[in-house]
Amino acid sequence: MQVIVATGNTGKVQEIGEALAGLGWNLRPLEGLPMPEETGTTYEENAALKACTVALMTRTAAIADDSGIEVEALNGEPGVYSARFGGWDSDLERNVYLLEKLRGQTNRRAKFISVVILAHPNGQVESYRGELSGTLLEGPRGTGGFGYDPLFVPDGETRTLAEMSVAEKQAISHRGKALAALKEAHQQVP
Ligand code: ITT
Repeated sequence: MQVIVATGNTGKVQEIGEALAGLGWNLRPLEGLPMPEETGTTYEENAALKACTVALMTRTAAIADDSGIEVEALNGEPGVYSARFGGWDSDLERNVYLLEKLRGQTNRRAKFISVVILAHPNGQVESYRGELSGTLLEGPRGTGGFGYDPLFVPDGETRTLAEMSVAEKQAISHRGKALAALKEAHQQVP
């Protein structure tokens, strides 16, 4: 099956590619196709918007992820607005902004959410969700991953997500869990 990976985020492209390797799908990049504006208020709405728009435009199956980080001390912010937190454009600026907002805060609990949607050209839609809880550090550690990874230590771990390999992150992460469920649903029984 040919599937377009409907994301402009290179970190997601890598994680989706690694997670779905072995399914025998032909994963294709967006190749300049415009992505719709994310007007939804839930991860499900935005992931569906991205996957369905690309599937309709191309008449090809499309996979999209909508995700975010929910910070307890910020009443769940930035959530679905994580990519635009504080109006900042870069991961680095958003991380600095988040650290500023949490300065002096002892409750550093947060969780990542990912919703992965596979949209088929016939209109059928499959949805998978994953979560990862942990704590936010007071400064960044590590150079891997993307987004808020350098600030986030998953429960039961000592390293941040940015100090792990893609495979290590994938084994425990919100997106890894959603993608594993998708993979399981499509695995051929020999
Ligand atoms: P696409 O919409 O093109 O897929 P995006 O980065 O804009 O890319 P989202 O709208 O879903 O994607 O925004 C999710 C943001 O949440 C992302 O930009 C990161 O800042 C953050 N985020 C999501 N998953 C993350 C992860 O695994 N590690 C670190 N940060 C993550």
